[in-house]
Amino acid sequence: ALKGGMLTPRETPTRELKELSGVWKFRADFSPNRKRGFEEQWYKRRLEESGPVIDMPVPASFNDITQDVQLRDFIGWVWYEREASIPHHWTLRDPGPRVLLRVGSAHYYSVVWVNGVLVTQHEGGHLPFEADITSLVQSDPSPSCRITIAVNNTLSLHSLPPGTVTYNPDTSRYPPGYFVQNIDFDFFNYAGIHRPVILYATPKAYIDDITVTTKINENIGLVLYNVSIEGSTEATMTVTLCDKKGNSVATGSTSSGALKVPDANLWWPYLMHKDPGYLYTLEVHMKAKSHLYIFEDQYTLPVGIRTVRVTENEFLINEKQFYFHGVNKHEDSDIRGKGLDWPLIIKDFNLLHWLGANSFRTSHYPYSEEIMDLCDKYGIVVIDESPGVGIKQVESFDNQSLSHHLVVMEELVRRDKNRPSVVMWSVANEPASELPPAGYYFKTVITHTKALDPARPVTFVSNSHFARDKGAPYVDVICVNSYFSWYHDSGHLEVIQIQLNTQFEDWYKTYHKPIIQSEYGADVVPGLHSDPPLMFTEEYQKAVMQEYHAVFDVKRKEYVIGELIWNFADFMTVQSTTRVVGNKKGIFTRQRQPKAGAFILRDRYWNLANETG
Ligand code: GCB
Repeated sequence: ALKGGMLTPRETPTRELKELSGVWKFRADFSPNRKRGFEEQWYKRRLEESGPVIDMPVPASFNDITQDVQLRDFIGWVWYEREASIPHHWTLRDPGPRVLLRVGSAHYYSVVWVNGVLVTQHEGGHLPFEADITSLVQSDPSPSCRITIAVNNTLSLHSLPPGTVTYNPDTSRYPPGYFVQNIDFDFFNYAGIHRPVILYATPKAYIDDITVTTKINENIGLVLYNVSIEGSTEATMTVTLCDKKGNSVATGSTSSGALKVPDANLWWPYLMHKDPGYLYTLEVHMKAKSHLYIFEDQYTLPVGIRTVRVTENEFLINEKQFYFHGVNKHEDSDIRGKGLDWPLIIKDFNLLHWLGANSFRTSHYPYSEEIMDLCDKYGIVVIDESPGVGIKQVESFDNQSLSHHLVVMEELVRRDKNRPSVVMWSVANEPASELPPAGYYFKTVITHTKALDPARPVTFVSNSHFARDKGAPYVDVICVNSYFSWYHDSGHLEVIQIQLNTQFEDWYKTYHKPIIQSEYGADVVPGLHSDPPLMFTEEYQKAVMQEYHAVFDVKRKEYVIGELIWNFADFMTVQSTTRVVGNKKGIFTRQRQPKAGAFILRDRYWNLANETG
């Protein structure tokens, strides 16, 4: 089990937050074994003292920031450093605060030092990690600290996502020391510190975790909560649920309980209600005695009252049929790569609203907490996907991989368990689920996820043959990807309806579970036109969509519960003969301008909203 609840850092009257976004010092370790930084202990002194440094923004991927092709394609350790000043009162020992250093995410393996002292290591991108640096900050009277973060983007058969490295020692064909990273997923392996780094102070006795689940009984909302405290065994607390206006609607005084909300305002998806994304706030106040001191802590958790349930052919939110009309996204944009960027985030939500999209899947890894907060607030329904993408080699199904996958699911559920927007977990995308070990592997990952969170359905996204898929028996909802008339029968739009019908009927008659078309689409190089349609033109993407939609419209009356276009926007990939400066299946360009297909989808989604909302 994981240590600590790691609640999303929020400022409250008892908690202070200092964001360290901005320009950091940076060096990529180009030494042949990439280990010079460790051999020479670069973390011991200021980074500048061990060699040249460049300026690097945080958060951002480092790949597209400079003109250096070697840095863009770099594999190995990169080093980040900055000084941070510590507020004077944080350095006071007793009863001084508990001080944490938190990284929103860094890709992929991270080692963190403060003033040359190792404070934490973390495996995996896309999820937060933190170090308790209280004793360091409170034993050293200096008012500043030097934070060094080394990040390694090398993937292995046991990382999530997996990857391998190939060395080519043949110097008649490759430069000396040549090696490349191979990946089985279709997006650029951007790396660096992708989300904000913060310093965070809480009292020494503190609210460590809150878990909330909700139920609805007639028009009474039930908020079941559980609060855990660290640092004291003698805590008292008050728990107040407030409505949007700030009025208290229910209170509790025990660490776990059920709050009753008569005439509850339910959390509804966007377009399903005039006031979607209704959030109450759960204000938790605790007072605790520890040694000679009294500690007080406060945390405010947004709470949406809603239920989720799956039947043989429906997805129910608040017991009403929900149809996913949405998109698959990526965290991806020019220059910043996968780095968190507020203008981009808000622009994307505006485009989702414009489109009439009520949902998205976090393909193919967990998105930032900042994005998830807005999904809760806007009523955008989320299928929350783990970084289990590209699990194709048999070695990636072994026990080492499986244990890591279980830990990643624990970290993901810990982070997002309280979010009303999250209605389903996706443990993987397009794994080799026909391989013999896939049955045990997915049974274990899915069972574990359900044990962590009994309140949400679990799925993974398949492109395997319906009868040979060894994971499908364990999912609650079947998610299938298909690219008829694209990767198969290229150019033959006339096969789509036949093949899609067959696809749906095969899966449904085998499993009797609701089905989401979790990907479909076609690449468009914007501005290319042809009638009759040719692949890569705007007309072709439109035609593919219309053929798929004709089938969706029949099957959604039976058991198809959603459609998610691939993809919301164009995104960067590795270079290959099938990728024209990245994947061009976006209905928006990478700069978020609409292609012709965006208007087709917009008409459709608004019509669907009027019909089903
Ligand atoms: C898929 C993958 C996605 C790719 C997409 C494509 O099935 O899940 O990551 O980008 O197809 O365009 O090939």
